[in-house]
Amino acid sequence: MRILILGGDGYLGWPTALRLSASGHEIAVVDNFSRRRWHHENSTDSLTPIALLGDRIDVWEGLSGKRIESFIGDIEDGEFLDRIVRTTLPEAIVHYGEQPSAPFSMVSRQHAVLTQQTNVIGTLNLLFSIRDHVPNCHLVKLGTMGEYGTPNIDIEEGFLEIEHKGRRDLLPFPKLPGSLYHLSKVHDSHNIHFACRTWGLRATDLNQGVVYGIETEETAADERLVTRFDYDEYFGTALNRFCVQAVIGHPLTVYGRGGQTRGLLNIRDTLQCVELAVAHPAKLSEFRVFNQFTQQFTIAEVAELVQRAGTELGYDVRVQSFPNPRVEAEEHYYNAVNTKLHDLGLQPHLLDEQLVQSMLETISRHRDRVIARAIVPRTRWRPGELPGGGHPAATPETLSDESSAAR
Ligand code: NAD
Ligand code: USQ
Repeated sequence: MRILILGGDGYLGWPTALRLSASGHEIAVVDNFSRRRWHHENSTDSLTPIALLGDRIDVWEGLSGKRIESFIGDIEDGEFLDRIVRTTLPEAIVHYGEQPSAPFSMVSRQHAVLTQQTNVIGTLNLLFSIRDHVPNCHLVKLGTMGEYGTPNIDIEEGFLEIEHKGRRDLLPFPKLPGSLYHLSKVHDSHNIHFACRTWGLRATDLNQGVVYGIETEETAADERLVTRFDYDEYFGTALNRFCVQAVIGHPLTVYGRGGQTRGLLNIRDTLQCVELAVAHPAKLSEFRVFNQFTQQFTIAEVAELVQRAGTELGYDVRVQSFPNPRVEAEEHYYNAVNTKLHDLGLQPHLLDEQLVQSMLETISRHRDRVIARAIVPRTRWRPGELPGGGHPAATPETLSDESSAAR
């Protein structure tokens, strides 16, 4: 199959390109290197030393004999995207090319505008390119479990059957996102759903949970194929951050009470899920939603697991509660359905101490590259509300301390 991957230089996009190429598909990637640039502007970097995109592509060709085509440009430029789509005529498009960070979207008005503009306009351009040039193409779009927020009822896969005043309907599940980034994904979902209903496009919205992990089968084949691995306040996700913190002896930064529950998945399972979605396309006019995670944990449980795994390897791992920079529920009901990808054959890599230990070992090889000042959160959802009277950095407290819970 001819597959176009938007955001193909990113944490998930690059290993996906390798996996789908290894499976025999014809792959082209698009990226504008904004993720590399945002790090540069913030004086932060990936823990893993990542090669230039052109070099990675050459290394992969040398190993596999398969060439990945690349197009450098911004999908906010609709004419650029049209040209790529007309040139490559994809049968599936995997769309990762967005600003992926909740804290980044909450830094300032400019960051919020950049996030929603990048994400919403890029996806809107894509819908028009598909409509006008490849109307049969299957869009596989990376959404997020955070679109749903933390409602006090079970979270279904995209749609909820509702009875209201004696009438029934199957309607989109209510959305209560917790950041302006997560909201951008809600806007995307509505636009994609509209394009399926109105223009007859086909799409799968993958509402993905928090991803962890460093290696995939293909990136492990040569160190020059390694994907990026972030641990800073903006771009590092919880478990990845905790593993880096454990290795450098920084207290694990549990925000507030740590009862926040999220769906998590291994990066290897991201690839598996995307490959399953591509292999089983939605029907024309169908807008499909899959909840893409394999396990649910509280953040405190994740921290405890990293502490146990790290202690066994001889690290001195402390867990501390930091005043929560976000506005989110710290104790709540959470039960999300995730059967559709399992029904297609997903075989999850589950999280355990051994897996965390293998992450710690990889991280320890790069520990000299850790930029420690990038770890403590400085971005607050409501500026000025943390203890410390306006000091930009959150200060750690013991895990038993009370902190505000919000819903
Ligand atoms: P990433 O930042 O590493 O990858 C995104 C890539 O897209 C980057 O290489 C970036 O340069 C590129 N990009 C951004 N805007 C672009 C534009 N306008 N034009 C062209 N390229 C552009 O992020 P990631 O962690 O790999 O996430 C990929 C996708 O998956 C995102 O949409 C994110 O919201 C979603 N997601 C990620 C996670 C996670 O835990 N990493 C979880 C759920 C959903
Ligand atoms: N958290 C901590 N300490 C930290 C970092 C995070 O306690 O050092 C907490 C957060 O407060 C939050 C939870 O852990 O309650 C998850 O935070 P995160 O930064 O790991 O994930 P999030 O901001 O939700 O965003 C990440 C990805 C995003 C993706 C989302 C999936 O960056 O691209 O959409 O996970 S989900 O969370 O399911 O919406």
